[in-house]
Amino acid sequence: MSKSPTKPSFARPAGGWAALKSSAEHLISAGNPLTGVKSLLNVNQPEGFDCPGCAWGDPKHTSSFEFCESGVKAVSWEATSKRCTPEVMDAHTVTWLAEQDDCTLESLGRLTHPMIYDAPSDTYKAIDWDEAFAVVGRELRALDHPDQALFYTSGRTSNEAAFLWQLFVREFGTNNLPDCSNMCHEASGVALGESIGIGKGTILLEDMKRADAIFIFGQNPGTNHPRMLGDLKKAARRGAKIVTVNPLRERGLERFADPKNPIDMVGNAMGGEGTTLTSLYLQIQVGGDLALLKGMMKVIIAADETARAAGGKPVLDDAFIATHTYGLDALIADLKAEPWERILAQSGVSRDEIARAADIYINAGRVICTWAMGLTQHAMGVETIQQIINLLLLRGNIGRPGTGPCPVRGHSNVQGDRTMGITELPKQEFLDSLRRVFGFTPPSKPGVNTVEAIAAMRDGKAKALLAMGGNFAAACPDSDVTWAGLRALNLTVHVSTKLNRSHLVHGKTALIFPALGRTEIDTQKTGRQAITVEDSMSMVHASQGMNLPASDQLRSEPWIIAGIAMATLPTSKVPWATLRDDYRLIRAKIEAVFADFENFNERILRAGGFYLGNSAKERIWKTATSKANFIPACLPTQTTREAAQAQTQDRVFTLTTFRAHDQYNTTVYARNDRYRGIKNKRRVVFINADDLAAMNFTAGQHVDLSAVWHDSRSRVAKNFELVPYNIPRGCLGAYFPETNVLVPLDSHGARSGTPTNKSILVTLVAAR
Ligand SMILES: Nc1nc2c(c(=O)[nH]1)N[C@H]1C(S)=C(S)[C@@H](COP(=O)(O)OP(=O)(O)OC[C@H]3O[C@@H](n4cnc5c(=O)[nH]c(N)nc54)[C@H](O)[C@@H]3O)O[C@H]1N2
Ligand SMILES: Nc1nc2c(c(=O)[nH]1)N[C@H]1C(S)=C(S)[C@@H](COP(=O)(O)OP(=O)(O)OC[C@H]3O[C@@H](n4cnc5c(=O)[nH]c(N)nc54)[C@H](O)[C@@H]3O)O[C@H]1N2
Ligand SMILES: [Mo]
Repeated sequence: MSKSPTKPSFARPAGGWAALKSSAEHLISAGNPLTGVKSLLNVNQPEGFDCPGCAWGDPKHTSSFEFCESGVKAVSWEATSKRCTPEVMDAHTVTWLAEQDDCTLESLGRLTHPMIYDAPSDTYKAIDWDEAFAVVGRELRALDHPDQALFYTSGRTSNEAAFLWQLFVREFGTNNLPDCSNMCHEASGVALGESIGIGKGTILLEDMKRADAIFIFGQNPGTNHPRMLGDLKKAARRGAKIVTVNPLRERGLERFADPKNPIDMVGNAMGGEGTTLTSLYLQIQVGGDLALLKGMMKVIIAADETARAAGGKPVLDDAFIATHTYGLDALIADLKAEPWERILAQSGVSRDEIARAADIYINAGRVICTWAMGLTQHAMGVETIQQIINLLLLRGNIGRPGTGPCPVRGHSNVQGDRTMGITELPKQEFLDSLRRVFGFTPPSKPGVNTVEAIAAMRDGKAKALLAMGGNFAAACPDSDVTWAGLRALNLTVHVSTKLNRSHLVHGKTALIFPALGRTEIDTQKTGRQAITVEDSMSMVHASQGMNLPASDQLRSEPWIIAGIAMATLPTSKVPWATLRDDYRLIRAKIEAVFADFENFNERILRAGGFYLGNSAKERIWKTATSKANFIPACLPTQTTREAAQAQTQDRVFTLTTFRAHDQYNTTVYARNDRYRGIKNKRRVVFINADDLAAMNFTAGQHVDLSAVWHDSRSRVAKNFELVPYNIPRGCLGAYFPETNVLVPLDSHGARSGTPTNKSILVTLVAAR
């Protein structure tokens, strides 16, 4: 083989040999390479388990070897040989553990036993499952009102577990079901619901093969959805135009060598450049998407008017607009009223670049727009996503092959959890179904979302938090407020696979329930069980673990929920034990509640599972107007940074927070970020070199970041190393969750409740 290229890893195409090498390293450092490899051979196979890595669709879960570096990490770290036993927990006080970083906690390995916090020794001690359930039941029944309890869900939870979880919570008497979605794609659901009548994307994997142009907003698939890069590569090779909108130059969106493709890999070993993915890269200001989209639409409307005046073919799809949409005139009036100066200043890109993006849109017969957290975690996230829909509607780019919106989901079953009723705002029709099937009356009073849950803890209104997976303490904003809230609770219960921050920032009575992971065999009284999940493309399929459980004390999530429910609700109307023993019966109940799950048990036996359907894809608009709605949004006259700058002498920056390559949300596998050139550190802040000079700082110097917000609380993240980076002036980037301390609790999307993790106003001072 020829000498490997000497370019630094961050200058090479994403994927390639570096991805394979890293995958091998993860298999080895997770400590169980053989089980790891065996597990990988079962990922996304018809008889295997669904990759817990992300929610990008698979080519029908048939037989191709579909996995990626990110999946390798998720799978190998779940199949780790390391064990966090009661002996390990006995050897460390919770106070000491709480001082360790997330990477160290992860490295302790899989939790093996149910445990309860013992205050005198400040340690966690093993407890029997039955005894533990009795404690939970007693605490929950002692509350003055069911609304004093909060029931969090993280998006890896299976459909079966999610359905049982919401069922228990509603029979208990509350809709307090905050979930990770509130911090993730909530803005997408709200925006899509109002615009096209369904809170999900409309595209299928096949559509990626037919699009002439794909616009990617605020997403880093090289790290977070690597399997998407394969589909993008194929699109680029057949001549589709890819437009990327991102303040950072993300390596994975520029060039890609597919580790699953031998030809790519030979090219990569020869120092080849990989496939160029992006044709036009718009490096906008953080939060500049709304302005950019409005600029593009202004150009499109002007081009349409010119074409019509000259007697040419209109740019807009008149027939589609007339039959299917509502509100075009108001949109055009709004676009005309928006001054170009504001659009250019807020987007941070030139008029020429905006015109080029609009041109690509106009000249493409079929357009897909994808997006993720770079759009949703902003104050105007809903409004921004609605401009994407407006853009698509102008040329009938919804409900035709090769077209449509695609919010690329995060957790592997976050979309399915919502489908199963994990929401604080349930529809009455769904509650009526629950009553019909189970014979109890579920509460109709709205519950709290994640931010409201934290406020309820802070204000003493909440007394208990039970979490189905996730890491509430680390993932949530305003860490000091969240942590004080958690510590004031009477009860915290976490169903988890690994030790994390949330176990260490705990209530008076605190329990850890260790659960089986996706990769493990789940055997109940009636035999081996499968669960189901739904991907970003609304495909539902079964998943079955193959590995022996990490400990004989692990229990499945459905088993644990049934245990909690039976201990809490002695006169329950739900046959918990029967459902626990045979998940086919849970699916039969799901079928009874939801019309689109008919023949659920039969349909998951088909290779690839089944498609849930999508009304907007059929051009059926379940909106208030029964049409797809054009919904305009004004740009603010002043950005939040300009407003904050007017209040202080110090230079105000907009900080955006994101994931490094070796992390899965709050789980940090290693302290590296290969594509951004960062090795063995996480407390770094990316800054434009001109800003560095203007501030009289030097590369490598350490600074403290202070949030600028209108209350009196001080929010400081200390000791971050400055790294000059290709990011627009005025913007900074850093990793989550180290920066969550900076996000004020009441800084969230006005209509989504999503914390503004992608635009935090901060000032910098040299660290002492
Ligand atoms: N390996 C791995 N896979 C994952 C995850 C993980 O942590 N690790 N997490 C999963 C989850 S829950 C989710 S939600 C997804 C997250 O997937 P992403 O949304 O890709 O995640 P982030 O790392 O937050 O990246 C956001 C991207 O938006 C860009 N960005 C930041 N601010 C702005 C802005 O104002 N405008 C625009 N246009 N872009 C902006 C950033 O530069 C970055 O490229 O990934 C899922 N998959
Ligand atoms: N500043 C900032 N904050 C953010 C974000 C950001 O971009 N910036 N992103 C937000 C987003 S998009 C999300 S989705 C949230 C994520 O919020 P969460 O979903 O709450 O967090 P995770 O880190 O995914 O949860 C990891 C924990 O889940 C448990 N776990 C893993 N697998 C399983 C399993 O199979 N079963 C069970 N029961 N438990 C399991 C493990 O114990 C692990 O420690 O964070 C949000 N917070
Ligand atoms: Mo997410």
